[in-house]
Formats: sequence, C-alpha cells, structure tokens
Amino acid sequence: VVYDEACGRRPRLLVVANRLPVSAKRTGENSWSLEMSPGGLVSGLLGVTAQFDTKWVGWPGVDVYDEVEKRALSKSLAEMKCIPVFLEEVFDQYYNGYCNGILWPILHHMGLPQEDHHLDTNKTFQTQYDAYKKANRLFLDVIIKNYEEGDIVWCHDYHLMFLPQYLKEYNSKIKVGWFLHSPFPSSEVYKTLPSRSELLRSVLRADLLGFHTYDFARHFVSTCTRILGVEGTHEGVVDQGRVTRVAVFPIGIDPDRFIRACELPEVKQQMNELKERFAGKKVILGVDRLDMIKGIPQKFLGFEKFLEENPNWRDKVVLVQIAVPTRNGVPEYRKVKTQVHGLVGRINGRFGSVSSLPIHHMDRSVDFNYLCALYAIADVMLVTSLRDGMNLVSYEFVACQEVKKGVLVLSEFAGAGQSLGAGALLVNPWNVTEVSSAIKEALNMPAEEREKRHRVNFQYVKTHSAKKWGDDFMSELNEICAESEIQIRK
Ligand code: ADQ
Repeated sequence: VVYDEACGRRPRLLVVANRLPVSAKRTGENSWSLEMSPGGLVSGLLGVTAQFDTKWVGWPGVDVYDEVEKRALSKSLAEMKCIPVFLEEVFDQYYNGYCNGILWPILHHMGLPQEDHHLDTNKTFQTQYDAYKKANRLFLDVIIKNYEEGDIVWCHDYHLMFLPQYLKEYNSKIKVGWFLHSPFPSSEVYKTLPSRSELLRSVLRADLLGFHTYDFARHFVSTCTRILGVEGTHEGVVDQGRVTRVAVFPIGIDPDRFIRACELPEVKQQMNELKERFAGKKVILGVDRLDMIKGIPQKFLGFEKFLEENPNWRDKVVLVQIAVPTRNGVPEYRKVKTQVHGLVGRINGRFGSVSSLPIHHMDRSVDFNYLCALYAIADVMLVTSLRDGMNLVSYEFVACQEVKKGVLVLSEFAGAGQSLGAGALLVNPWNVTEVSSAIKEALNMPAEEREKRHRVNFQYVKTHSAKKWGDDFMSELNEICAESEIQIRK
C-alpha cells in the first residue's frame, strides 16, 4: 500500500457515491436511527476495509434543511464512518433531471427524452445541467473539508462525472479512481449529448477508470478518440502524453451472505410456505427495480406468448414479479409503471381463472430473507434487461440455488450475460419468440443439464465476488499511484 510508509498509518479511502449506504429515519427532534444497507458497494468494500481506513461520502437519502438537524444527523452518521452531502434545492434537477432523465437513458442506449429535442438551448436541460455541476461541487466541498494528505478518493457512477476534474483542480496530487456501474454506450449514441466533451474530459482527469465489461471499456475509449481526438491504447486513453488507465472490473456479490441465509430456519420456513402456496406449479421469478432498462414489459410479452403457444402449461406455471418502484420523480418511470400494470391486467385477464392467476406482480421491495427464500424456490429466473451494467439479481439467484439448481434465463444485454452466459440460457429480450422458447426450454430442462449449468455459474459467482472486485480495483489504483510517485521523485 503506497502511503503506509510515508504516513505510518493505514491510508484513508474516501468512497464517494450519490447515496450513502445507510437508511436514515427521523426518530424525534434532532435524533435519527440509522441502518447500514448491505448492497453491492458495501460488500465490495469488505475486502479493502482491512487495508484502508474507509469513509463514505454521499447524500443521506433524506431532505434536511435545518442547520441544527444537519449537525445532529452528521454526528450520528460519523459513528458509521459516513459523511453526508446535503443537496437540498439542487437535488430534484440534479438527480431526477440530469442524472436519471438525461444521463441514465443515454448510457443505456435509450436516447435523449423526445420532448427536450433542442437540448443545448432548452431551459429545463440547462437548469438540470447547472444543477448537476452544482451538486458535483457540493460533493467536492464536503471532500475538501474532510481531506487529509495521502487520501485516495474513489468516485462512483454517472452522478459524479465532474468530480474527477474538480478534485484534480483543487489538488492535482489527490489520487482519484472512478467506476461506472452502468454500461457505457457506443459513441454513436453518446455523441448526441450536448455536454459530451466536458463530461469525458472531466472523467479523464481520474487516475483509473473502471467498467464492468470489456465492451463498455472499449466503447468509452473509442468515444474519447472520436469525440476528443485523443489516442486510445490497450492501457487506456492518452492525451498530450498523459495516460488515463481504463480497465475492466466486473462486480460480484457477497455469495456467502446468500448461501448462509438459505440455511436459516426462518428462511426455510418461508421456503416451505412458498412451496405450499405454489404446489403443483413451476415458479418463474423476476426481481427488478421498476426501471425501463430492466425490460419488464418485454418479459411479460415473452411470457404471454409462451402461454398462448403452450396451453398445456397454463395452469402449471406462475410468474412472480417483484418490482420495486424507483425514481418516481422522473416521468419515464411513471410511464413504464403504467405500461407494466396494463400488461399484468391483460395477461391475467386472458389466461387467469378464479383459482389461478398467471402473473403475481408486486410493486414493492421485499426483505432480504424473503428474497432469498424466493430465489431458492424458483424453478426459473427471468432477467430481460434491455441493457444493464451487470445485473446482480442473476448472481443472487445462482447463489441461492444450490439445492434446486434452477435455470437462469438471462438477457444478452446485461453485463452478467458475459460472465454467466456459459450456464444461463441467453436471450434477446426484444425477440418475444426467443424469450417464449427459452421459458419453455428452461421449464423442460432435464435435471442433469440443469445441474451442469448451475455448477458453472455457481463456481463463477463464488470466485468473482464483490470483495474481489473491490480488491482488484484498489490494487490497480495503488499500483498506478505508486508508479506516478516514482515518476514525480525522478
Ligand atoms: P441496479 O440497477 O439496482 O444496479 P442490480 O445489479 O440487479 O441492479 O442490483 C439490484 C439490487 O437490488 C439487488 O441486490 C437486488 O437484490 C435488489 N432488489 C431489486 N429489486 C428488489 C426488490 N423488489 N426487493 C428487494 N430487493 C430488490 C446498478 C446497475 C447494475 C449493476 C449494479 C452494481 O444498474 O447493472 O449490476 O449497479 O454495479
């Protein structure tokens, strides 16, 4: 570790993401209850916490305007090594506007919103873009207040594309990493974005840029060469002799957490109840955030076609879809929700009876243990993302299937399509006939073949964990930092 010798202490790592990994609930005047949410990022940092003194920087997930309240919340968060960034009035235009209304669809090959067609002169767009920059500056201010010499700053995701530039302008010696959790699109799609060059130039100021797959990294490098006229090499991007390293770090999960949960008496009890509830039927499972990128309408259309063409299966299969609503402040999300509800009604209306409904759809989140029980009893997991950085749901399903050895039907457009493609049935979610045939193949697959496919994927999920992802990124960043220290000393 680079800075150990110099400082005689564990080096500090500031992990900066839009959202802190805690849920804060007000329990009274100036008092808060906080709970750590163990998502992919927290699991990923499990490995590096031994080497680093890690602190989290991010939005706490609640609106706080009063200064006394802010201090009280900051104090409670400090005990969990979290430092809040209060975004207040910029939040809506930054988060719902620029991040999720503009960048998210572009990064997922969905194009810009139709109604804002003259984006560069459109006032709403300009307001959102300004709010985005302002929010990135608010993150910078908090980092500056907490920065100590030698700290490494790891920025996460598309919310913080200006942060590498702002950090380096503040102090060119800060070591900065940036990881993109979503895909990076082809340059033909990305170049429609009016602010395309500024964003690229900013992230290129980081020392290391990470992507989930080789394709996303390649898209990024070729986008930089085409838009900025810089040089792309196997190492990354070279601009006037300065190299920004671009590399691939596929994220994973903490598989043991899921494997252990499946052994808990409470989870076993939930599994038994679910098995009883769906006795005599095969269960197809879908677990997604209710987001247009997850292809939930395409999933339902594929299932509808399957029921249409296979009348003998109509009373013998259910699709359980858990779709937690997110980003309700963005119009596109409200539209997809209405579309999904319309399809559930149509398909249940066509194929349901008094005693049985083909789709059990829930607009909500389920707790961790119940999620594991659902993963464990499912016969088929159906993931039809139209584009997805990785898709951890497919990893979680595999981790919970040691007994059942069910089949993963997986979109070829999810990053996971590249890592779990060997054991899964890959589909193009836009091809309804292909999704329908894959459902049929999965439901009829002989035990021996299921076992073989599960083994391959289970092995992958076990070895390519979130911990490995965090360790790999940090050791590469350390190496780059060490090299540049040597260069400076020369
Ligand atoms: P997401 O788009 O959120 O993540 P994903 O990787 O599948 O997608 O992770 C979702 C997480 O939320 C999973 O841990 C899942 O268990 C949980 N979840 C989803 N629906 C739920 C529900 N109804 N109830 C309870 N839990 C639910 C982004 C990118 C992905 C990338 C990750 C990590 O979009 O492509 O894999 O970051 O980099």
